[in-house]
Amino acid sequence: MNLLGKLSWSAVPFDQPIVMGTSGLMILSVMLILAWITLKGHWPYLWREWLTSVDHKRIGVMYCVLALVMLLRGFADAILMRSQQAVAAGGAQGYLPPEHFDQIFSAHGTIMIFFMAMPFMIGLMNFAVPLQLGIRDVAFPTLNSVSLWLTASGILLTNISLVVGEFAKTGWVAYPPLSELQFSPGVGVDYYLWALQISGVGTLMTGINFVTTILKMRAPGMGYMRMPVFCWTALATNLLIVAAFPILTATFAMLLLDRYLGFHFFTVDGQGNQMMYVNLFWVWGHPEVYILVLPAFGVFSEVISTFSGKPLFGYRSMVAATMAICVLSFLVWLHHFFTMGAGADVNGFFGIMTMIIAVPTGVKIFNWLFTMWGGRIRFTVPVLWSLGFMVTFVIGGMTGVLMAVPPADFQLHNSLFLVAHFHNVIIGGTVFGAMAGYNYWFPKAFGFKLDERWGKASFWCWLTGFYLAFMPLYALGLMGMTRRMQHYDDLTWQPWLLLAAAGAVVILAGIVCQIVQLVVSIRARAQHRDVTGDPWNGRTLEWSTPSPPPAWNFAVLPHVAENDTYWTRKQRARANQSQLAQARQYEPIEMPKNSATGLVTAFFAVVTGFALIWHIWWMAGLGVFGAFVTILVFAFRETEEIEIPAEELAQFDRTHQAEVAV
Ligand code: HEM
Ligand SMILES: [Cu+2]
Repeated sequence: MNLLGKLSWSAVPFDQPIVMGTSGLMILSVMLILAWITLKGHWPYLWREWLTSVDHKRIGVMYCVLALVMLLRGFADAILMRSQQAVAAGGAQGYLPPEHFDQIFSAHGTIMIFFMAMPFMIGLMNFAVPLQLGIRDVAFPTLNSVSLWLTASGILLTNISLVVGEFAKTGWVAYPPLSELQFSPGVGVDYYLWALQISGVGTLMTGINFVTTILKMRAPGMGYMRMPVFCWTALATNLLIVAAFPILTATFAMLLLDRYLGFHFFTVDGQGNQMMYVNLFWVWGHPEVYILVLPAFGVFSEVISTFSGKPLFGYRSMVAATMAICVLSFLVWLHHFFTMGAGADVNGFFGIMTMIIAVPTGVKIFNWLFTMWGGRIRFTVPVLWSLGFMVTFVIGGMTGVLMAVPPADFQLHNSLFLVAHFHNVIIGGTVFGAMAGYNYWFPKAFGFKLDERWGKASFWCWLTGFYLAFMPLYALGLMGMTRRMQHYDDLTWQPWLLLAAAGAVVILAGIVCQIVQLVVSIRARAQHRDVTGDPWNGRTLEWSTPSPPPAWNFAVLPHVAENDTYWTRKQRARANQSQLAQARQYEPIEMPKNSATGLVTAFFAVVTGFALIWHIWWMAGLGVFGAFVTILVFAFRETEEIEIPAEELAQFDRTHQAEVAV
């Protein structure tokens, strides 16, 4: 028996300079960062305050950091594809061989969806939802940390595939029969499947955690109709996660059984049915796009009402539209494969249902417009992203409705028109929303604002870069260029692809501006400092805490008697706020203890995943055993909580008030 399963030195692609170069660079930068942390002696602090933290705010920040790093990785893939297609015209083959190009678009799609967009949205929810609800943490803080680290496990496995072995060449959807063992005998699909199975469990637990939190743990007096809209969109998102992710996990489990144990769920022989996979994938997949975009809608709602200085127009219709989208998103999945041949009636039904979803989305757009109408708008960076979103997302939405017409889709299916459409909504919606939220809540998380000038420069580069990079793809799609082409013969396509590549470079400039913005802001943090905790004149409860908020968020839980609680309270009691606080009765509170459970479980998850990918059975057994013992140790822990004495709370509040008063 071979102790290392399928693993051997030939798994490392020594003969491929591009792969070895990037891997080398990646390993080197990780080593440099680790060395820097060690030299500076930051490990104890990192371990205590971050890695083992179960504080929702810290967990939220770590999710966003992961997402930002993965944005760089996913974007690097995009640049590779854009430059390859810019040159590989006519007889030219470009510089990326087909088997490498295929891995790149698969990794790009997988990373951007699962490891950039989702962690970003989940990070923002983690950070803001408990604060907005006026509570001290989520329902299950340690579970929350496990979720985070399982996401990190998936990310790690995906990135290991760059150095050891290969990634899937099947596209980010991994349709059979291509993804079956017969046609993808390598480990690429296994990396894809195990990375997503592991992180998917984490995501499901996040869903359960947040649904419980929002349904059961709001501040006293905060009825459902007094929740900020971001909390509503978070509720809808997490309901979608709870309903949809088990479907994905089950689907992948069946494909794994096919690949590992010779089952025939989706094979071409043995009466398997590959279309079953495609159906199941999109029963998860369409709700997934709303999992990605609903939190962004929530961010835009908060940003637009805050910076217009007005309550959100049509709060109730916003809530209704959100919940309508939540339900409708389960009734449209078949629009992803009208060409399957289900017949005119079935296609017609799904086409019409798809168009109906545009209605609640339209309601939202009008609500945002009416919120701005007559408001005194402050054009800050978050507002720019929101405005860019409204224009861009509407265009993307309309090309979506276009493809919802089945006969039109027969023409446009799998063309670059589709690629343009989904980038149009996903960048215009989710990425712009992430950037708006990042700029909006950054001062809350760290106590100082991000630089406005670099923020604006970044926005304008992203916006123009986006249009340059993706509008040509609509044209190319109509000209007949299909997606995922490593090279092509039709020379009339090349000018458009060159334009698209130029657009990607402009987006790159936007990303560089963002990095500069962060560095400049950290350096000048003394000038950008915000002591009030309320830099934007906010309306919701997170702005009533100091920045960064203490571990317990609220020493005394706020009582909520209206919408836009903090705003109303500010208007009523600006002057005697501090008196109110002076008169507060402090009581000791219990906070959950830090725990290494998440990190250790995730470590064993990586070991197990890696072992399963390479068929190293003994190691997989050890990994599962390790994870099991970790959970046992956690289950039998002696102390769960630490008590924070009333005096410490009072002291903290007094210091904050003194700071604000200066
Ligand atoms: C930031 C700029 C981006 C650029 C320049 C870019 C570029 C590309 C390109 C060139 C492709 C391959 C198109 C083809 O099939 O020929 C692609 C595919 C894809 N992109 Fe992006 N992309 C970007 C951002 C994103 C983001 C933010 C997401 C998701 C959150 C995303 C998700 C995807 C997906 C799912 C695919 C399909 C992969 C497949 O075919 O399996 N992209 N992108
Ligand atoms: Cu869909």
